[in-house]
Amino acid sequence: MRNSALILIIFGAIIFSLFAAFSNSANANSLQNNAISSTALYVPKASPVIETGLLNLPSEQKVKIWIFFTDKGIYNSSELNGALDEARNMLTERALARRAKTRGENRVDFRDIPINDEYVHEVVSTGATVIHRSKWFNGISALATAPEFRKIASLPFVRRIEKVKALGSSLDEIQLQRGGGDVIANPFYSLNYGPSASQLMQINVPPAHELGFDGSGIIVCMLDVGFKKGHQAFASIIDDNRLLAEWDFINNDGNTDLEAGDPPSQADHGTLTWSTLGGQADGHLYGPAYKSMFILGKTEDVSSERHIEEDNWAAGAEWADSIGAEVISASLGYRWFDSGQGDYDYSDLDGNTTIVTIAADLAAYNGIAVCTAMGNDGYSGAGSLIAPADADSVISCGATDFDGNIASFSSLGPTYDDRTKPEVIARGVGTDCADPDNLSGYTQASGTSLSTPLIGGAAAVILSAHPNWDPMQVREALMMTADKSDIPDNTYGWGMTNASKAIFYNPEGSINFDFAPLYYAMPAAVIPISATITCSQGINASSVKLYWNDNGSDNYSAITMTKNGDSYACTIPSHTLDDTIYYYIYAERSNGLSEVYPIGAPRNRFITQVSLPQFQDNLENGPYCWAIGGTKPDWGISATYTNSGNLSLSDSPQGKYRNNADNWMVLKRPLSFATADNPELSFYHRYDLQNNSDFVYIEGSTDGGSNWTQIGQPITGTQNTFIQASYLLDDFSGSNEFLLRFRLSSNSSTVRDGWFVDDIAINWSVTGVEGEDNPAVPGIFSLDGNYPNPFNAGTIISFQTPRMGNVTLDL
Ligand SMILES: [Ca+2]
Ligand SMILES: [Ca+2]
Ligand SMILES: [Ca+2]
Ligand SMILES: [Ca+2]
Repeated sequence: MRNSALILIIFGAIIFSLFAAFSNSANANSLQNNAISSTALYVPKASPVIETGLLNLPSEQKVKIWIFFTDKGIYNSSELNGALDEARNMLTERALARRAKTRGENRVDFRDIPINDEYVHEVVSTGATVIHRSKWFNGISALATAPEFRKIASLPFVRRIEKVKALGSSLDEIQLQRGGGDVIANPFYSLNYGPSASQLMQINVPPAHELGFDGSGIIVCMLDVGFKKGHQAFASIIDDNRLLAEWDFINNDGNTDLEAGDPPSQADHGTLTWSTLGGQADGHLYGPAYKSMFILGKTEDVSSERHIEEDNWAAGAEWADSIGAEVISASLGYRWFDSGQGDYDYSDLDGNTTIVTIAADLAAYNGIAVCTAMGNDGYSGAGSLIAPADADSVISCGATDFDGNIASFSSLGPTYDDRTKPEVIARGVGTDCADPDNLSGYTQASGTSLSTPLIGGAAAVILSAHPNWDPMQVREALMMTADKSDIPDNTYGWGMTNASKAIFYNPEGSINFDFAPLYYAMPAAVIPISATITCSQGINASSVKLYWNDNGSDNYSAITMTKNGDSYACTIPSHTLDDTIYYYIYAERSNGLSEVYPIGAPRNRFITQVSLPQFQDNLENGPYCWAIGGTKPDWGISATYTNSGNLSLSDSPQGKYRNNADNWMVLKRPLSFATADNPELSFYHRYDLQNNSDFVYIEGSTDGGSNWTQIGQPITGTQNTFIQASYLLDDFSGSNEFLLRFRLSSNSSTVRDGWFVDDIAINWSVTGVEGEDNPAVPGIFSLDGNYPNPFNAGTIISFQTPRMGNVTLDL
């Protein structure tokens, strides 16, 4: 949390600087005669300025220039209000809803008002050819000769003329390594990832997929050079009608594929990046966000050979915003060491200068998570990043190899104003992707162009779990759950992306549900539900509801939960033995945006059996019963090996555990053994630990976790298949608050894959109660259609202890 404040400070600075930058965009002539009091719209008119260097060009040479206007031709407040209404109408409902995440009720402003048509016509009358219009920058890009832009400069509404700058697409650094990667055969995954399994495991995507977080419902905008839509990896996107829109910003048409007149490689780079983010081909390739919707922008300028230009990027970002995209993934950027005339240099990479950087921050301000490549210039040393990776609000992406070591080419931070970059990293060496030269083939490629779509896909996965998180919350979750979040630097940034961990992180401003689901519910008694629900933005107290049913259907009854401080409580009517209760919690922030618990409800929901006192967790709906703690606490759900279903718990879901780790997963809510006879713990596990050097422990506490007692012997060495372990918990009989934890302790060298635990059960009989068979009970969570439950039937017992039903949920 140390960095949350920093992030907010940065965000505040952006808004302020954008306000300052764009407050210059008004025409004093038009406004000073009217009673518009907004100082944001009023500045003295500046003389038109032509960038030095442009004036010295040969008179016949056409140059691509920016023409920035002084104003938008708004002369009074009623015109302004009309223009703002019109601007609002140009945004889709989806875009407006997304903007509400970051802008509240202030959904549109001066920047959204279209360019004045009359100004454009006057520019065209000089002989210049208009290319793009930018509302945000109140300018147009155009091709013009020196005599033409001298005429343009004399127009009264022209504020400034600049050369449009080129952006390296990283295309020439991409190396294809045909042959593809090794297939990791893993029968535990629901999906047949093929060779792409390892790059997805490295950023911990598979557990998110198993929970149904696959980018569904999220629109991702790819800005790139062109896309071979006929590739097999895109077939399901096309067939499902998940390609919503495309635009060719070069030729001004609706086809972003390779076309007549294009260089042969025109669509290669985009085919690599799009397939890495969202491709789907069983046994070959899955992108993290393989269920997302897409819009494609073709932004390469053919005439400038493998470079896009900043006006294309800005036009693409405005287009993505207006349609309603939630993510932009762009593996493009400005190469700062290209010292052409009028180009940017390092001092311009201060987060507030280049057009693409400002456009990227504006996209973020409008609610879009922008993932952008760091660049492939790492050998140039510190500060080798490319714009817009210098932007404050974007997620800048570095590249690593198979083992997580930084790629030699991955550009380094800091920004010119000394902010740490990149944000996070992913595989950019030998990344598996579609082969642009073979529409049913697959290959590997390298570059931060390839790590960026893996992280862009992770952002879409996070948003599919948390659709109301804003871009800064997505960014914070990615950074603070990456593996170097405690020691960020300008090489690795905050470290390796961890998509599944990010989903369970609580960024500043999001709702924190402090709730462990009921382990069981007592029959013939109302079922108490109580949760602590907090948000730094405030909670709309009357919005907090419990939705429940007892038939597993999609129809729920709603109960408004009663507020008491930060605690919200209600009761579900009593049920009889063996009934099942399905439920989730809904709450709104004070700004009206809702969040649900468990994440992904109502598709994911808590399931509690009306049963004998017991604890059963097959981990199939996530780690909701468990809290993590300790040094380097990497614990989380894993899909790599499971005993039941698709998920287990592991000390290191992303690969190997770390050196000098001492961490644990501990029950959130204690069990009462007050009247328990013969409590017994059982679980299934497998492990790979450095023998006699690294150990795992099972421990119990009866004092709220202050002191821990070892249960059984320490475990070390290797056990490559799941086996059942059972322990009597007699030492803890009579305790009112038994807590269980699983702990890893590693020494200072040599790491292995670690420990996997599944199907954890604690059963006991109750003193003085006559026995009857306890039927097999499903785990307290399950997903619709999950696997049969493997729990053994418990023993004995009836239920007669109403006292034990009143389990408190306050944590
Ligand atoms: Ca086209
Ligand atoms: Ca399981
Ligand atoms: Ca070790
Ligand atoms: Ca592991």
